[in-house]
Amino acid sequence: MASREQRIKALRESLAKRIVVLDGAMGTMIQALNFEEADFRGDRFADHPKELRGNNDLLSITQPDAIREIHASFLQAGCDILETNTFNSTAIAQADYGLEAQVYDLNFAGARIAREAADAATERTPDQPRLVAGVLGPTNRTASISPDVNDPGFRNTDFDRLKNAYSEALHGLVEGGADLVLVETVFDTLNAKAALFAIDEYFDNHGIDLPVMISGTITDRSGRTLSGQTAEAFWYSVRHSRPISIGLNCALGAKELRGYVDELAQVADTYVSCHPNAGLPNEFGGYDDTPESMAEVLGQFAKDGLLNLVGGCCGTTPEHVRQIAEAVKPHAPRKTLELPVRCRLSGLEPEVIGPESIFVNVGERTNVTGSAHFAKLIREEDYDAALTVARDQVVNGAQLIDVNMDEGMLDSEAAMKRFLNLIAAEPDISRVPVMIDSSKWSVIETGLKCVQGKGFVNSISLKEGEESFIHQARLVRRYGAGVVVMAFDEKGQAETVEQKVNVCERAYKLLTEVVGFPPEDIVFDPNIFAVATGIEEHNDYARAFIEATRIIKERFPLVKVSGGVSNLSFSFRGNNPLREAMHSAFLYHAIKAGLDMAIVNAGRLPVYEDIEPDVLERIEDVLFNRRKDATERLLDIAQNVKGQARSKKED
Ligand code: THG
Repeated sequence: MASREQRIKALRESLAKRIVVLDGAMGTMIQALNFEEADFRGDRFADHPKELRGNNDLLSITQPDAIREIHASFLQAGCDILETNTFNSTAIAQADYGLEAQVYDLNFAGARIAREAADAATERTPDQPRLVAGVLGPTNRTASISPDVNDPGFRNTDFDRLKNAYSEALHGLVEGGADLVLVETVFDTLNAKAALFAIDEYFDNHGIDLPVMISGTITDRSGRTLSGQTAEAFWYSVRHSRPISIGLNCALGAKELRGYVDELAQVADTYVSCHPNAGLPNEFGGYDDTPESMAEVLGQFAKDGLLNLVGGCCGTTPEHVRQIAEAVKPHAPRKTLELPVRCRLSGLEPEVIGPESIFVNVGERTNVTGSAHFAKLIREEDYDAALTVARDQVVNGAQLIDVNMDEGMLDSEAAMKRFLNLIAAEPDISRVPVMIDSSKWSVIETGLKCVQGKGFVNSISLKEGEESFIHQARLVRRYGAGVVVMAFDEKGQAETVEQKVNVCERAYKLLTEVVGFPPEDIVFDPNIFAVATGIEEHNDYARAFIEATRIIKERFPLVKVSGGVSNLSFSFRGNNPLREAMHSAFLYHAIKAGLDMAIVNAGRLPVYEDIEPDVLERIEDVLFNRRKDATERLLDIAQNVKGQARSKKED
């Protein structure tokens, strides 16, 4: 009998040559058997205190022959991959039945039965090896959505609980003999990210690496997941796990899924799958799409080059699978796609930062250390007004928002969690990715557990040495975020051009060579410090940042460079017109040197050309450290600087 490695190798070969076929629905096949309470219980659970009817996954233990037969019928119909009967086999979903303690057994049994059925079929058709995909279902709870309409920040589950539940289930699936893992019917990407985290951690701990398939679901014609993401944003949120396939299943029928499969097919640099329902459920909860009609629609998908894997979800029978397999057979699989290298982020919507794209503004105002107003709102728990601050940043052009809750008087973890959970309920804010800003790792990790999109961690550094840097970078990656790295090492903050470049170079090597971090997901921040402070050593700070930016971008063209621009003008606190003019002038030059993004007060940047020439000259003297009396000369006119004529956004 072939080993798991051989089967996986065979699957990869098949995928390169043809469209691979998944099975059909387990649930509706079971329903048709009309099992009674006693059948669900079997002997083992005869005395269980709760009703068990409807707990389909339990049948893997109590009615194994029935499940085996369903698997056999799909194999007979020609499918290559069986899905295990484990859709609800997590402690979270099994809690409804009081069977949390059976989770390992459910998954083990589910995988074992499918394994036996698949192996028996492979024996009959050795040229078509059959595989088992261990199914991790979505659970019946959502980490991104509140079940309480009166409290949008409330959650009845969270990342850690999901992650632990998935780890436990996965253990049973792997030991029971699954060849791949299928994270399916994803309606909340944060749930899926918890599953992917669990999978990566489990594989790492056990020294294995099985292919992972991910399949989301679009619940209505809004074209979004239940938690509000577009198909493209969903893909960017899970792409860090390097799945063998990404796709859509369930909810809408094949015809209605077309546009969204198309959307995925255009951005997925991996295989694309689709296993739809036999149409939307009718008024009796049945499914009306016939094998003929589904085969016709999916055959067309295949003909149009959209598919690498195809199958059926609710309501699909072996006859559906047989006809679908037949219909796609004449068509070549979708060609794999090389995506241009870009930093691909997401909120509810995608945010692609590419070499040729415009400068990216990160809204700075949602920061308790950077805004007295925001700090007061958070301290007083006026979260509605705090959300308005975030919304204003997005309205004013912020393509990401930086969120920072580092203040001594605050429970920073709790504030980060509360605020990010509330943001998740505001589509006009959460459409953009989040930059989770904290100098405390525990706060960053708390934040990472609350965002379904792909944003940035802001920041990590070599301050505490390589070991913790590598550890944190690995976790950032496992959570699926990009990373901002401050030019800071064991010796302190990098101040000169040489120090900045050297620290970034060292960090780059560790990230790309040791951690395997994609360079396009790395952002270097070579430290914007205050200038014109009256301290001579500070005079070269702006020039050094700009020069370091130029060298870093030359040496590492795929990384991004960013900085906190408002730091620059701290010595002119209270004089916003001058500060804003300094920020604009600085950005003008830094962007020319290659700066990709900056944390700014979105909407408060005057247009460079509008800055009064004499003021501009004095500012640039300071920025480039061009004369000894530059600070004095800027101070001389500081009080006369007028507000902006027009903002960048209006311009
Ligand atoms: N790099 C990275 N992250 C950062 C910074 C950086 N995060 C924080 C900070 N620096 C960037 N954010 C701000 C936000 C506000 C201000 C400066 C930087 C600011 N605020 C006014 C002030 O302090 O005068 C506040 C005025 C008010 O209370 O409204 O200047 O460099 N990676």
